[in-house]
Amino acid sequence: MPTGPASLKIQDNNQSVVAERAVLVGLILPNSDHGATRYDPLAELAGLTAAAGADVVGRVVQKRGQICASTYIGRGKVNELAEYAAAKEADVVIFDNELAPSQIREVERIIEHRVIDRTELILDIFASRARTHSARLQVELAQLEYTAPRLRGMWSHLERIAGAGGGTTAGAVGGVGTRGPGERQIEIDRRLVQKRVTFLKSQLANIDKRKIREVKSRSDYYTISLVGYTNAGKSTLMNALTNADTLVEDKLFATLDTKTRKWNLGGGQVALLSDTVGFVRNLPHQLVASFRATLEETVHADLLLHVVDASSHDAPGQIKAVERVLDDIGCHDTPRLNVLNKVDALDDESSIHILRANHEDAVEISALTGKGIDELTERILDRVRGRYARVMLEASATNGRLLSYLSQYAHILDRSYTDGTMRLDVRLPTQELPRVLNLGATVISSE
Ligand SMILES: Nc1nc2c(ncn2[C@@H]2O[C@H](COP(=O)(O)OP(=O)(O)OP(=O)(O)O)[C@@H](O)[C@H]2O)c(=O)[nH]1
Ligand SMILES: [Mg+2]
Repeated sequence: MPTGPASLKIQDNNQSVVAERAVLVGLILPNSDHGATRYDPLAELAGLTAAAGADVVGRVVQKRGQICASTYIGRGKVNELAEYAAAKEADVVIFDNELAPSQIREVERIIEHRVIDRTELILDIFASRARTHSARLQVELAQLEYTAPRLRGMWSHLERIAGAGGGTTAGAVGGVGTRGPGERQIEIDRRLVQKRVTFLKSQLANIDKRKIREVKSRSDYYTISLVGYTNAGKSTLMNALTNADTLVEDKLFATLDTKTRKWNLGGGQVALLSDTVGFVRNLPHQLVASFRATLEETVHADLLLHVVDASSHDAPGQIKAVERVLDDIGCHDTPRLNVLNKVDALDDESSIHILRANHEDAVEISALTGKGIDELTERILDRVRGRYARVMLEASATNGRLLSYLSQYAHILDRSYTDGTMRLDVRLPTQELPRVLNLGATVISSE
């Protein structure tokens, strides 16, 4: 099949699992956003390929003024690629771009190797990483939506193989003007895919609704969402700040769901901190759309902590890619604080000077060694203090209106009753304080 996972295959002879051998192909156009071009234009694709469990056995890069409509890279280059892939004994050829189904089909026809594009590779990694029920549904939906328009391509490929190998019935090619079994099969496949897509969408709509309710119920907290390029150190920072036990791994897309934890900032202030899926350049938009529930915290956060791997040569490009995704999901106006992470690992070629110049208010930290964490906490605390107050209130124990108002707009941390008087330890948005006083409460103390 032309589409499908680039991950692992079982060797026929001894049943051991071996990694697939992949040849990477990149087309560099005059306006290509290749971030790390200066160093290695295929470095990121190599990382993604490794994340999918395949071995990179060769690389081909072409610079060209424009894409070739039929084969994406130039025809001559495709012929070279055919020889190269054969010499390298490749199982799969992976393009660093999004190809049209017809282009994939044509390249496959010429080079006689399976071809997948960057989008399929990313979808494949997500599929292999998805652990939670909703992550699985989200990935499956994105895969089906990406695959559906390609079904014709898949089927004609099977027809071709059957034809070439003198195959039997299923792949027989219908003549001009006839609708062969392949055509019928496409319709059946399309209907099945459509049915499954409808089912997944309804399941995800329910998850979305639940998630929206859950996120709303947190509105009395200051909510912070960690965002950033994959592998930037978001989960490491989450663990450092909240003693959470989020999975940290030196691999792309270690985190695919969202975890939310209380972050005790000191001074009686608490924020909710969420760690979520990392972003990457050209994240497939099907994936962004179907990860709606996972990104709900980010969309509604009071503050985005943009974690940047400052030790990466590609940091400025990664920042741009993350900002693009944030715009896509509707976070244009959400306040942001840039966090330059991994400052313990800077080398001579790091772009830290550019980062400092472009992001003057950024906080420099190392989530690994703890450097800068206190300053980061202080900076957040300043923002939270301006927005929330923690007060001890006193009121008549029979003041039901006050209680119902507080239960709606504030967070009651503790309450006690003595002689018809209630005492409430409350955290609430500063702007609600006048109304609370109007409802008959007295402030005993505040922080
Ligand atoms: N040297 C150094 N390494 C770090 C630092 N923070 C994180 N790392 C390493 O970077 C790798 C990725 O860390 P994660 O916390 O999993 O990154 P993430 O942003 O959550 O990645 P995804 O979930 O895959 O998007 C791990 O190997 C971490 O140990 C740091 O401050 N310094
Ligand atoms: Mg993570």
